[in-house]
Amino acid sequence: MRHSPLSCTPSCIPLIHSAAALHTPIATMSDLQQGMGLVIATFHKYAKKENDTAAPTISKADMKLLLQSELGTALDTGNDPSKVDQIFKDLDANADGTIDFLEYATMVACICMVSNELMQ
Ligand SMILES: [Ca+2]
Repeated sequence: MRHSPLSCTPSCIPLIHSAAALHTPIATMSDLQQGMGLVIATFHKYAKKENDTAAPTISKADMKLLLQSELGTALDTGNDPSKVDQIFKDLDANADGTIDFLEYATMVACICMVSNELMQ
């Protein structure tokens, strides 16, 4: 069982026609495709692999850097280390000390949901 409420349901998988669709030139992508590509690229900008077979994850130090560099104006941490620590603890759903893609995607989805509410 996954450790997050987010999952890729079988009904959404056919929407991705092929792996080639993920490598579409950015100029021909829709706004949503470009946004998803940026979300994925941002994860990999900060993620590292423990070894060749491990999935990339973001360390606590790199997650702090991501939060400050990529979301500094959106998150009101006020450079308070305890707030960043609490965010990391909340994101690390499986408590392994790193942020995997699912945990990162959950954060992005939650921020989108809150932003949507604020924009109403
Ligand atoms: Ca984790």
